[in-house]
Amino acid sequence: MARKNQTLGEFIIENQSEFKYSSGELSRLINAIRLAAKVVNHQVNKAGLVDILGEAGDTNIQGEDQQKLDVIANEAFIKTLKNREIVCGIGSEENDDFITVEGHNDDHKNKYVILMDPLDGSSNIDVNVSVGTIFSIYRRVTPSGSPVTIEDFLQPGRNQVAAGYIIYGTSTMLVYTTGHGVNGFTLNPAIGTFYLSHPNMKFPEEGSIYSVNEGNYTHFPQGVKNYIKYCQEESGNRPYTSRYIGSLVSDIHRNMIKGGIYMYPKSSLNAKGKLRLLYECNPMAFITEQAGGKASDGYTSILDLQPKELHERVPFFCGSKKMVEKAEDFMAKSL
Ligand code: AHM
Ligand code: MG
Repeated sequence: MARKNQTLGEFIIENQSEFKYSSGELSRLINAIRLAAKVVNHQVNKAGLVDILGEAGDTNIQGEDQQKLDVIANEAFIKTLKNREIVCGIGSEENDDFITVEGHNDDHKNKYVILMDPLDGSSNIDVNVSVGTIFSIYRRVTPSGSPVTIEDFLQPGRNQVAAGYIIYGTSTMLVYTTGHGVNGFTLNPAIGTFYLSHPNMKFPEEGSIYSVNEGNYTHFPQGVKNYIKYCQEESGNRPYTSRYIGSLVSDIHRNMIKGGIYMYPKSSLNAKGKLRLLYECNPMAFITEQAGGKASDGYTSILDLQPKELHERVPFFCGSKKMVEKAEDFMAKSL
């Protein structure tokens, strides 16, 4: 049972038996993510103070190579996961190809692969706006004992065993699911401990916030344009409020608490939208469904899509169930 103010460490131990395959490996994996999150949080917080905001590859005043925070975050997560030898493979939005982790005695016996966007919304870093880490965990599908293959990563989102995000915002939160609801933990930075602050998070079924980059309006499909017009009409609880941070984790986090829809449709500028199926949409869709919301590409549930490549992009509609259904109605009508 989730108890408010429980630490994340206590929560993981107490809920371990809920995991489908309870060998402790998934718990250790979540623990490793918790640790890497604290490392990245520390770096994000001091970003304004130290000389790490330049372009990766630049040289700072001390003659050291500068790294952008997204590169630092990527390395922090990879290093933490590799050192603990608890996954057999890592896919990252920052890397062209997946990384194979040999495991203890190079036996390739670890069960899980992880896919992640180590620091999403990186264009927000330089202007002190919230950013996030997104992660998605699957059991490998190829036989244990041999190196992972691309098939282990290209699984439909329905197969996820856990997913979550870390939001580096006014406070730092880790929100995750193992398929038994969604729980949010807030970091007490003074002692470096995450506490359960948001037990059993739920999207309100209906909401009044829509989040989309309206600058792209003229390039959107007709169904999306019609839905945006519907959001702006004067009727019932409409017009809705428009809120768009341009940082996926923050936009979804707010909408989950307040009720709303996030959209990144395809457009004449981006034929498949912008967001990545494996690193962004699938984990957010799993969390959203576990919180009673809905996520789709406008027609089909995100979690039912069969990925074809690691860095594949898809249109994304995600949020309060009734709002996403309404957007889908508009899409279907203008086929
Ligand atoms: P990134 O992975 O390069 O950071 O891009 C993903 C981000 C999301 O966080 C955000 O919702 C979206 O891109 C914003 O895109 P745009 O500026 O086109 O509206
Ligand atoms: Mg991203």
